[in-house]
Amino acid sequence: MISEKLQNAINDQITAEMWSSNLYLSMSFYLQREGFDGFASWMRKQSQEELQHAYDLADYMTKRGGTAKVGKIDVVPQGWGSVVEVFEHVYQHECHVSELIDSLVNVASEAKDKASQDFLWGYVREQVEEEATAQGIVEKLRRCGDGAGILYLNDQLGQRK
Ligand code: OFO
Repeated sequence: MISEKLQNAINDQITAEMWSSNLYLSMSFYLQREGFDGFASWMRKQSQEELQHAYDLADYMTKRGGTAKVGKIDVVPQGWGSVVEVFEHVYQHECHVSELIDSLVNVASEAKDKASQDFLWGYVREQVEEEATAQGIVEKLRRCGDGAGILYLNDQLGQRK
């Protein structure tokens, strides 16, 4: 059984993952409007992945006898100034999510809940990938500037499965 405090913290994280999913969906719509179908498709997959993170947290909690809840999801930004600005925002947001996950691990270790710590380490590892991926895209976009390279990158990211 998961402690009440940890249940509340996991439920907050479920809400945060759903907010992330909406943020990336909003970015996908923006990229689509700007004519970058590849980036838009990549971002839509990112949005789906965040929703999956929320489902996985909820399933874990249910399995441990806790109560998963859907909280209030705040509104997300609707527009950005450029493609590079979008991906800089993704990178900053993922760094923020990493901090949230770290705090969640702290709550699990204060509760001496080994199973939850083990489960949450998966998220800690995932965040290393998420930050590196976003940072890598930002660097490539900065190198492209406004040249034709951005169209190539758009095509490349559009191939994400
Ligand atoms: Fe992009 O991260 Fe969820 O956890």
